[in-house]
Amino acid sequence: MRIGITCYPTHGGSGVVASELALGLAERGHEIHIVSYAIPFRLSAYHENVFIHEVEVASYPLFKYPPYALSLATKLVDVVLEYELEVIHAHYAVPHAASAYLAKQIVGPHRLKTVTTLHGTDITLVGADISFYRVVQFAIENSDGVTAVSNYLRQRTIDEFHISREMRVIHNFIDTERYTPENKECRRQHFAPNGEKILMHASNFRPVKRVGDVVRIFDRVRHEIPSKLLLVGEGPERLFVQQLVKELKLVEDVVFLGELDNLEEILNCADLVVLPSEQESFGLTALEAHACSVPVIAAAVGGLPEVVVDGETGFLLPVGDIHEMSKKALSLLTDLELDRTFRKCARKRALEAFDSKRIIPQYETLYEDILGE
Ligand code: GMT
Repeated sequence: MRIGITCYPTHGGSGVVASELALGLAERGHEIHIVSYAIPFRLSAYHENVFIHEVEVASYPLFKYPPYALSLATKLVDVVLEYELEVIHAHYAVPHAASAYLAKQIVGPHRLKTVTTLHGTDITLVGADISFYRVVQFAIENSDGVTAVSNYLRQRTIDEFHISREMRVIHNFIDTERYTPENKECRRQHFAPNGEKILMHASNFRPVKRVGDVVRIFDRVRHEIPSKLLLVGEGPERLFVQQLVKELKLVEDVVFLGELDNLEEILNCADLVVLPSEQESFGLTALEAHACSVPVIAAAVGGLPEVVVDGETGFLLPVGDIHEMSKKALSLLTDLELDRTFRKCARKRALEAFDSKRIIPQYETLYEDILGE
Protein backbone atom coordinates (compact mmCIF):
# COMPACT_ATOMS: atom_id res chain seq x y z
CA MET A 1 0.00 0.00 0.00
CA ARG A 2 1.02 3.64 -0.40
CA ILE A 3 0.41 5.34 2.94
CA GLY A 4 0.90 8.89 4.15
CA ILE A 5 1.58 9.42 7.86
CA THR A 6 1.28 12.82 9.46
CA CYS A 7 2.53 13.36 13.01
CA TYR A 8 4.47 15.63 15.33
CA PRO A 9 8.20 15.26 14.76
CA THR A 10 9.17 15.96 18.36
CA HIS A 11 10.15 13.56 21.15
CA GLY A 12 6.51 13.05 22.30
CA GLY A 13 5.03 9.57 22.39
CA SER A 14 2.73 10.05 19.39
CA GLY A 15 5.67 10.99 17.15
CA VAL A 16 7.60 7.95 18.34
CA VAL A 17 4.69 5.60 17.67
CA ALA A 18 4.05 7.14 14.22
CA SER A 19 7.76 6.84 13.30
CA GLU A 20 8.04 3.26 14.51
CA LEU A 21 4.85 2.39 12.63
CA ALA A 22 6.33 3.97 9.49
CA LEU A 23 9.47 1.86 9.85
CA GLY A 24 7.52 -1.33 10.57
CA LEU A 25 5.20 -0.82 7.60
CA ALA A 26 8.12 0.05 5.31
CA GLU A 27 9.88 -3.17 6.35
CA ARG A 28 6.73 -5.04 5.32
CA GLY A 29 7.06 -3.54 1.85
CA HIS A 30 4.62 -0.61 2.05
CA GLU A 31 5.60 2.78 0.65
CA ILE A 32 5.43 5.32 3.46
CA HIS A 33 5.33 9.11 3.10
CA ILE A 34 5.82 11.13 6.28
CA VAL A 35 4.36 14.63 6.22
CA SER A 36 5.38 16.88 9.11
CA TYR A 37 6.96 20.28 9.83
CA ALA A 38 10.34 18.65 10.53
CA ILE A 39 11.96 15.23 10.22
CA PRO A 40 10.77 13.02 13.11
CA PHE A 41 13.87 12.28 15.17
CA ARG A 42 13.67 8.51 14.73
CA LEU A 43 13.56 8.88 10.94
CA SER A 44 16.57 11.10 10.37
CA ALA A 45 18.64 8.29 8.78
CA TYR A 46 17.77 6.82 5.37
CA HIS A 47 15.22 4.00 5.47
CA GLU A 48 14.13 2.06 2.43
CA ASN A 49 10.48 2.79 1.46
CA VAL A 50 10.25 5.83 3.76
CA PHE A 51 10.01 9.31 2.23
CA ILE A 52 9.88 12.56 4.18
CA HIS A 53 7.96 15.66 3.10
CA GLU A 54 8.40 18.79 5.19
CA VAL A 55 5.54 21.25 5.51
CA GLU A 56 6.48 24.89 4.97
CA VAL A 57 4.32 27.52 6.60
CA ALA A 58 4.32 30.90 4.86
CA SER A 59 4.65 33.89 7.13
CA TYR A 60 2.82 37.13 6.50
CA PRO A 61 2.45 40.24 8.68
CA LEU A 62 -1.29 39.56 9.02
CA PHE A 63 -0.67 36.16 10.53
CA LYS A 64 -0.43 36.48 14.25
CA TYR A 65 -0.92 32.69 14.23
CA PRO A 66 0.42 31.06 11.02
CA PRO A 67 -2.23 28.58 9.78
CA TYR A 68 -0.23 25.33 10.02
CA ALA A 69 -3.33 23.15 9.62
CA LEU A 70 -3.94 24.65 6.16
CA SER A 71 -0.31 24.33 5.05
CA LEU A 72 -0.38 20.71 6.21
CA ALA A 73 -3.61 20.02 4.29
CA THR A 74 -2.06 21.58 1.17
CA LYS A 75 1.08 19.47 1.51
CA LEU A 76 -1.00 16.35 2.05
CA VAL A 77 -2.91 17.05 -1.16
CA ASP A 78 0.37 17.55 -3.09
CA VAL A 79 1.86 14.31 -1.76
CA VAL A 80 -1.35 12.29 -2.25
CA LEU A 81 -1.59 13.40 -5.88
CA GLU A 82 2.09 13.04 -6.72
CA TYR A 83 2.59 9.59 -5.14
CA GLU A 84 -0.96 8.29 -5.53
CA LEU A 85 -1.38 7.62 -1.84
CA GLU A 86 -4.32 5.48 -0.82
CA VAL A 87 -4.47 6.29 2.89
CA ILE A 88 -3.50 9.22 5.12
CA HIS A 89 -2.91 8.15 8.71
CA ALA A 90 -3.10 11.10 11.13
CA HIS A 91 -1.41 10.65 14.52
CA TYR A 92 -2.76 12.96 17.23
CA ALA A 93 -6.10 14.48 16.32
CA VAL A 94 -5.16 18.16 16.69
CA PRO A 95 -4.84 19.38 13.97
CA HIS A 96 -3.75 16.38 11.89
CA ALA A 97 -7.15 14.68 11.65
CA ALA A 98 -8.78 17.90 10.46
CA SER A 99 -6.03 18.56 7.88
CA ALA A 100 -6.38 14.98 6.59
CA TYR A 101 -10.15 15.43 6.29
CA LEU A 102 -9.66 18.64 4.32
CA ALA A 103 -7.10 16.98 2.02
CA LYS A 104 -9.56 14.17 1.36
CA GLN A 105 -12.31 16.60 0.37
CA ILE A 106 -9.92 18.42 -1.97
CA VAL A 107 -8.62 15.35 -3.83
CA GLY A 108 -12.08 13.77 -3.91
CA PRO A 109 -13.41 11.49 -1.18
CA HIS A 110 -13.45 8.46 -3.51
CA ARG A 111 -9.67 8.46 -4.06
CA LEU A 112 -8.37 8.74 -0.47
CA LYS A 113 -9.16 7.16 2.89
CA THR A 114 -8.17 8.65 6.25
CA VAL A 115 -7.29 7.03 9.56
CA THR A 116 -6.92 8.89 12.86
CA THR A 117 -5.03 7.49 15.81
CA LEU A 118 -5.89 9.11 19.11
CA HIS A 119 -2.94 9.25 21.49
CA GLY A 120 -4.04 10.89 24.70
CA THR A 121 -3.85 14.60 25.33
CA ASP A 122 -5.49 15.19 21.94
CA ILE A 123 -8.62 13.86 23.70
CA THR A 124 -8.08 14.43 27.40
CA LEU A 125 -6.56 17.92 27.39
CA VAL A 126 -6.09 19.75 24.11
CA GLY A 127 -8.92 18.28 22.05
CA ALA A 128 -11.43 18.71 24.84
CA ASP A 129 -10.61 22.42 25.04
CA ILE A 130 -13.56 24.44 23.83
CA SER A 131 -11.39 26.09 21.16
CA PHE A 132 -10.87 22.73 19.40
CA TYR A 133 -13.73 20.53 20.60
CA ARG A 134 -16.16 20.64 17.66
CA VAL A 135 -13.50 20.28 14.99
CA VAL A 136 -11.92 17.31 16.80
CA GLN A 137 -15.34 15.71 17.25
CA PHE A 138 -16.14 16.24 13.54
CA ALA A 139 -12.75 14.92 12.41
CA ILE A 140 -13.17 11.77 14.52
CA GLU A 141 -16.69 11.18 13.22
CA ASN A 142 -15.55 11.68 9.63
CA SER A 143 -12.31 9.68 9.52
CA ASP A 144 -12.68 6.41 7.64
CA GLY A 145 -10.95 4.59 10.48
CA VAL A 146 -10.26 5.62 14.07
CA THR A 147 -8.00 3.91 16.58
CA ALA A 148 -7.20 4.61 20.21
CA VAL A 149 -3.99 3.45 21.90
CA SER A 150 -5.82 1.96 24.90
CA ASN A 151 -9.26 0.81 26.02
CA TYR A 152 -9.19 3.67 28.49
CA LEU A 153 -8.67 6.25 25.74
CA ARG A 154 -11.37 4.74 23.56
CA GLN A 155 -13.89 4.97 26.42
CA ARG A 156 -12.73 8.47 27.31
CA THR A 157 -13.29 9.53 23.67
CA ILE A 158 -16.81 8.10 23.74
CA ASP A 159 -17.55 9.90 27.01
CA GLU A 160 -15.99 13.28 26.16
CA PHE A 161 -17.02 13.52 22.51
CA HIS A 162 -20.22 11.43 22.48
CA ILE A 163 -18.86 9.36 19.62
CA SER A 164 -20.91 6.36 18.55
CA ARG A 165 -18.92 5.24 15.49
CA GLU A 166 -16.57 2.23 15.50
CA MET A 167 -13.17 2.90 17.10
CA ARG A 168 -10.62 0.12 17.34
CA VAL A 169 -8.17 -0.20 20.17
CA ILE A 170 -4.72 -0.84 18.77
CA HIS A 171 -2.28 -0.73 21.64
CA ASN A 172 1.12 0.87 21.26
CA PHE A 173 3.90 -1.54 20.41
CA ILE A 174 7.61 -2.07 20.82
CA ASP A 175 10.44 -3.51 18.78
CA THR A 176 11.51 -6.20 21.25
CA GLU A 177 14.68 -6.89 19.30
CA ARG A 178 15.92 -3.35 19.75
CA TYR A 179 14.50 -2.86 23.23
CA THR A 180 16.02 -5.86 24.88
CA PRO A 181 17.74 -6.62 28.18
CA GLU A 182 20.66 -8.06 26.23
CA ASN A 183 21.71 -4.69 24.88
CA LYS A 184 25.44 -4.43 25.61
CA GLU A 185 25.68 -0.65 25.54
CA CYS A 186 24.85 -0.28 29.22
CA ARG A 187 26.68 2.57 30.91
CA ARG A 188 25.83 1.51 34.43
CA GLN A 189 29.36 1.86 35.69
CA HIS A 190 29.50 5.43 34.44
CA PHE A 191 26.32 6.53 36.21
CA ALA A 192 26.70 4.45 39.37
CA PRO A 193 30.43 3.89 39.90
CA ASN A 194 29.95 2.59 43.44
CA GLY A 195 27.22 0.10 42.65
CA GLU A 196 24.35 2.46 43.48
CA LYS A 197 20.82 1.54 42.39
CA ILE A 198 19.59 3.46 39.35
CA LEU A 199 16.10 4.96 39.10
CA MET A 200 15.01 6.52 35.85
CA HIS A 201 12.27 8.74 34.47
CA ALA A 202 11.70 9.81 30.86
CA SER A 203 9.07 12.28 29.70
CA ASN A 204 8.41 15.63 28.08
CA PHE A 205 8.51 17.34 31.51
CA ARG A 206 4.97 18.64 31.33
CA PRO A 207 2.98 19.24 34.55
CA VAL A 208 0.86 16.15 33.74
CA LYS A 209 3.98 13.98 34.23
CA ARG A 210 4.51 15.11 37.86
CA VAL A 211 8.29 14.98 37.58
CA GLY A 212 8.45 16.67 41.00
CA ASP A 213 6.99 13.46 42.46
CA VAL A 214 9.78 11.48 40.80
CA VAL A 215 12.37 13.63 42.59
CA ARG A 216 10.56 13.35 45.94
CA ILE A 217 10.28 9.57 45.61
CA PHE A 218 13.97 9.43 44.78
CA ASP A 219 14.78 11.60 47.80
CA ARG A 220 13.08 9.04 50.08
CA VAL A 221 14.74 6.08 48.37
CA ARG A 222 18.16 7.70 48.57
CA HIS A 223 17.77 8.19 52.31
CA GLU A 224 17.59 4.40 52.64
CA ILE A 225 19.96 3.08 49.98
CA PRO A 226 22.73 4.54 47.80
CA SER A 227 21.08 5.43 44.52
CA LYS A 228 21.12 7.66 41.46
CA LEU A 229 18.32 9.21 39.41
CA LEU A 230 18.54 9.61 35.64
CA LEU A 231 16.10 12.12 34.14
CA VAL A 232 15.59 11.94 30.39
CA GLY A 233 13.69 14.59 28.42
CA GLU A 234 13.05 18.28 28.12
CA GLY A 235 10.03 20.45 28.72
CA PRO A 236 8.41 23.30 30.60
CA GLU A 237 8.90 21.82 34.09
CA ARG A 238 12.63 21.27 33.74
CA LEU A 239 13.67 24.45 35.59
CA PHE A 240 11.25 23.75 38.43
CA VAL A 241 12.62 20.20 38.72
CA GLN A 242 16.21 21.44 38.70
CA GLN A 243 15.32 23.85 41.50
CA LEU A 244 13.69 21.08 43.51
CA VAL A 245 16.77 18.90 43.08
CA LYS A 246 18.87 21.75 44.50
CA GLU A 247 16.48 22.39 47.41
CA LEU A 248 16.52 18.71 48.39
CA LYS A 249 20.33 18.67 48.06
CA LEU A 250 20.28 15.92 45.47
CA VAL A 251 22.49 17.59 42.85
CA GLU A 252 25.25 14.97 43.19
CA ASP A 253 22.88 12.09 42.57
CA VAL A 254 20.52 13.35 39.88
CA VAL A 255 21.62 13.46 36.25
CA PHE A 256 19.66 15.46 33.66
CA LEU A 257 20.32 13.75 30.33
CA GLY A 258 18.07 15.92 28.12
CA GLU A 259 16.33 14.45 25.08
CA LEU A 260 17.77 11.16 23.87
CA ASP A 261 17.18 9.12 20.74
CA ASN A 262 18.53 5.86 22.09
CA LEU A 263 16.49 5.36 25.24
CA GLU A 264 17.11 1.61 25.16
CA GLU A 265 20.78 2.08 26.06
CA ILE A 266 19.92 4.11 29.14
CA LEU A 267 17.04 1.81 30.09
CA ASN A 268 19.51 -1.02 30.23
CA CYS A 269 21.26 0.75 33.09
CA ALA A 270 18.08 1.21 35.09
CA ASP A 271 16.82 -0.84 38.03
CA LEU A 272 13.48 0.92 38.09
CA VAL A 273 11.44 3.40 36.05
CA VAL A 274 9.15 5.85 37.83
CA LEU A 275 6.08 7.22 36.00
CA PRO A 276 3.77 8.98 38.48
CA SER A 277 1.74 10.86 35.83
CA GLU A 278 -1.52 12.61 36.57
CA GLN A 279 -2.87 11.24 33.27
CA GLU A 280 -1.47 8.74 30.81
CA SER A 281 -3.49 7.24 28.01
CA PHE A 282 -0.94 4.45 27.53
CA GLY A 283 2.53 5.22 28.93
CA LEU A 284 4.97 4.27 26.18
CA THR A 285 7.91 4.70 28.56
CA ALA A 286 6.50 1.94 30.77
CA LEU A 287 6.39 -0.38 27.77
CA GLU A 288 9.92 0.58 26.71
CA ALA A 289 11.06 -0.17 30.25
CA HIS A 290 9.30 -3.54 30.36
CA ALA A 291 10.81 -4.58 27.02
CA CYS A 292 14.22 -3.98 28.60
CA SER A 293 13.15 -6.03 31.67
CA VAL A 294 12.78 -2.98 33.89
CA PRO A 295 9.92 -2.86 36.44
CA VAL A 296 7.85 0.34 36.70
CA ILE A 297 6.35 2.24 39.62
CA ALA A 298 3.45 4.18 38.16
CA ALA A 299 0.23 5.97 38.95
CA ALA A 300 -2.87 3.84 38.54
CA VAL A 301 -4.37 6.13 35.93
CA GLY A 302 -5.64 6.01 32.36
CA GLY A 303 -4.16 3.24 30.24
CA LEU A 304 -1.22 2.47 32.54
CA PRO A 305 -3.01 -0.55 34.09
CA GLU A 306 -3.25 -1.98 30.55
CA VAL A 307 0.56 -1.95 30.36
CA VAL A 308 1.88 -2.43 33.92
CA VAL A 309 0.51 -5.45 35.77
CA ASP A 310 0.23 -4.40 39.40
CA GLY A 311 2.25 -6.71 41.65
CA GLU A 312 3.80 -8.55 38.68
CA THR A 313 5.65 -6.16 36.38
CA GLY A 314 5.55 -3.14 38.66
CA PHE A 315 3.34 -1.35 41.17
CA LEU A 316 0.38 0.94 40.49
CA LEU A 317 -0.53 3.48 43.14
CA PRO A 318 -2.84 6.48 43.51
CA VAL A 319 -1.63 9.71 41.89
CA GLY A 320 0.52 11.70 44.30
CA ASP A 321 1.02 8.88 46.80
CA ILE A 322 4.77 9.37 46.96
CA HIS A 323 4.94 7.63 50.34
CA GLU A 324 3.66 4.28 48.98
CA MET A 325 5.53 4.74 45.71
CA SER A 326 8.84 5.10 47.56
CA LYS A 327 8.01 2.10 49.78
CA LYS A 328 7.30 -0.08 46.74
CA ALA A 329 10.40 1.24 44.99
CA LEU A 330 12.50 0.28 48.03
CA SER A 331 10.97 -3.17 48.19
CA LEU A 332 11.96 -3.82 44.57
CA LEU A 333 15.41 -2.33 44.97
CA THR A 334 16.26 -4.29 48.09
CA ASP A 335 14.60 -7.68 47.52
CA LEU A 336 16.71 -9.42 44.88
CA GLU A 337 14.29 -12.31 44.40
CA LEU A 338 11.32 -9.96 43.94
CA ASP A 339 13.33 -7.86 41.51
CA ARG A 340 14.33 -10.94 39.48
CA THR A 341 10.72 -12.13 39.24
CA PHE A 342 9.41 -8.70 38.22
CA ARG A 343 12.13 -8.29 35.59
CA LYS A 344 11.21 -11.60 34.01
CA CYS A 345 7.49 -10.80 34.02
CA ALA A 346 8.09 -7.34 32.58
CA ARG A 347 9.94 -8.67 29.54
CA LYS A 348 7.35 -11.42 29.08
CA ARG A 349 4.55 -8.85 29.18
CA ALA A 350 6.21 -6.75 26.45
CA LEU A 351 6.77 -9.81 24.28
CA GLU A 352 3.35 -11.34 24.72
CA ALA A 353 1.13 -8.27 24.57
CA PHE A 354 2.94 -5.50 22.71
CA ASP A 355 5.50 -6.88 20.29
CA SER A 356 5.49 -4.82 17.08
CA LYS A 357 5.22 -8.06 15.09
CA ARG A 358 1.81 -8.66 16.68
CA ILE A 359 0.49 -5.09 16.64
CA ILE A 360 1.57 -3.61 13.29
CA PRO A 361 -0.49 -6.17 11.32
CA GLN A 362 -3.57 -4.79 13.13
CA TYR A 363 -2.98 -1.46 11.36
CA GLU A 364 -2.51 -3.26 8.04
CA THR A 365 -5.84 -5.01 8.59
CA LEU A 366 -7.52 -1.68 9.33
CA TYR A 367 -6.14 -0.12 6.12
CA GLU A 368 -7.30 -3.14 4.11
CA ASP A 369 -10.74 -3.00 5.70
CA ILE A 370 -11.34 0.67 4.92
CA LEU A 371 -9.87 0.39 1.40
CA GLY A 372 -12.23 -2.51 0.75
CA GLU A 373 -15.31 -0.55 1.85
O1 GMT B 1 1.68 13.91 26.68
C1 GMT B 1 2.56 13.21 26.21
O2 GMT B 1 3.27 12.45 26.84
C2 GMT B 1 2.81 13.29 24.75
C3 GMT B 1 1.75 12.53 24.06
C4 GMT B 1 1.99 12.56 22.60
O3 GMT B 1 1.02 12.39 21.92
O4 GMT B 1 3.07 12.79 22.10
O5 GMT B 1 1.70 11.21 24.64
C5 GMT B 1 0.51 10.50 24.58
O6 GMT B 1 0.70 9.53 23.56
C6 GMT B 1 1.63 8.49 23.88
C7 GMT B 1 1.78 7.58 22.66
O7 GMT B 1 0.58 6.98 22.29
C8 GMT B 1 1.15 7.73 25.10
O8 GMT B 1 2.06 6.69 25.43
C9 GMT B 1 1.05 8.71 26.28
O9 GMT B 1 0.51 8.01 27.38
C10 GMT B 1 0.14 9.88 25.92
N1 GMT B 1 0.23 10.90 26.97
C11 GMT B 1 -0.78 11.17 27.79
O10 GMT B 1 -1.87 10.63 27.73
C12 GMT B 1 -0.51 12.19 28.83
